[in-house]
Amino acid sequence: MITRRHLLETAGAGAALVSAGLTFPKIAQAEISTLDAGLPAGTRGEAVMERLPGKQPLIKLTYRPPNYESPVDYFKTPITPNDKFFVRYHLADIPEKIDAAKWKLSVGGDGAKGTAELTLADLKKLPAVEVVAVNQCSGNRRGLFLPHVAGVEWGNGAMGCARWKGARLKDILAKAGLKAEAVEVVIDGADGPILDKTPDFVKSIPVSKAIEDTTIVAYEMNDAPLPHLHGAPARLVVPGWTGTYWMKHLVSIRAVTKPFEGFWMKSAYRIPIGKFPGARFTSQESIGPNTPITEMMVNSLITTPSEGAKLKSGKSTVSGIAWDGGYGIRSVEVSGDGGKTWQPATLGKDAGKFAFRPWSATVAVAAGAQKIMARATSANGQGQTTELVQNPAGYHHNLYSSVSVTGA
Ligand SMILES: Nc1nc2c(c(=O)[nH]1)N[C@H]1C(S)=C(S)[C@@H](COP(=O)(O)O)O[C@H]1N2
Ligand SMILES: [Mo]
Repeated sequence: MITRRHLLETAGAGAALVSAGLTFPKIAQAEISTLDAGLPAGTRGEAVMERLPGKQPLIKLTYRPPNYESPVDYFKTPITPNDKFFVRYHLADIPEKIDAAKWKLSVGGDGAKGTAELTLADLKKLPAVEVVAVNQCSGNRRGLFLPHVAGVEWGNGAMGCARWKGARLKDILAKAGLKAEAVEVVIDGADGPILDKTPDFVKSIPVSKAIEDTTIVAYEMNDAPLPHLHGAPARLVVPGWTGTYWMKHLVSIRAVTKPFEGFWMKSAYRIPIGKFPGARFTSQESIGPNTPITEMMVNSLITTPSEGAKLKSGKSTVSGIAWDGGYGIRSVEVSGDGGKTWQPATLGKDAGKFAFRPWSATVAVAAGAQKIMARATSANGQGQTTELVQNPAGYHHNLYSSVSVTGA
């Protein structure tokens, strides 16, 4: 008899994937657990937890390409440890290993005065910058959209916050010389499609964002060399902007004088104009519909109590994290009665405007079923929403966060 567990182990064996350059070892542990973090009916009643190499168990969405999210428990600390950090890839042909000693980053493009090639040692000679920043997938919480939208059905965990260390993209561009006419910087990574018809994953950012002091090519994550699944030996870190621009396994950086027309810019990762606040990526608006997604929306997540918790009636601690697109968190409010009344939460340590901001409050829990809620406001006055802002790809889900609990 083929049991569910047997199927999982077979799927994790990876033997058939070796030819594609994917050599994940046989997954050491496959367990099925119930996931109930506020997912709407029909989304996912069960979650498969698997360990990728070097990782704690993560919730599997797809194996090939690897898309794994963090369970809510992993956000109880405002820094997400490397072994608990979500993994997201678009293409199945991800590099098995990159020899950091032989790796080179090429810099050029028609928006550059010349070309340059940097080794990892060259990168480390440039002034090092450290930034604590949230990497959140544009489609985080897509699985919570009603009506459902197509795509990887992420719950709450397609995000993480780490301390990134690297060289400024601006200093790297200066090695080739940036022309005044450059409008965008195009970034490519070492992974590629298996089928010819799948477009390669290449992204661009406006020059204005590329030359910000906190936009870096990172080679360290939480004081460790960048782990392979997070883009070794170096990745782009674009604090404030969604994860789609955070190119892993960087191979080339090109300054260009015309908007970059690749599929993942022109056709994908776009949102309706005017429905969301945040920076506009205007050079891209002339070549495709709508506008590219940019900054993350202000958001929060309750990490304690957990969904479905049974609590003693009386006073109960509520805690969690809040973040936004790089303005910083001004305040968080909490409701113990499903949104009827709100009280301010106490903000925890500020690790910078791009980081998860911890918060906590004490609420009164009554007997019976009730909803605990949280809502954050950013330093520029943006708040979370009470109604989903519908968009075709299910981006920017930032409804008030909530957990259902029962008081006894
Ligand atoms: N080379 C490469 N870089 C990539 C991607 C990819 O598919 N390939 N996906 C991007 C997206 S959409 C996200 S959300 C982040 C996820 O980063 P992580 O896997 O380190 O968590 O990587 C980005 N960088
Ligand atoms: Mo993403």
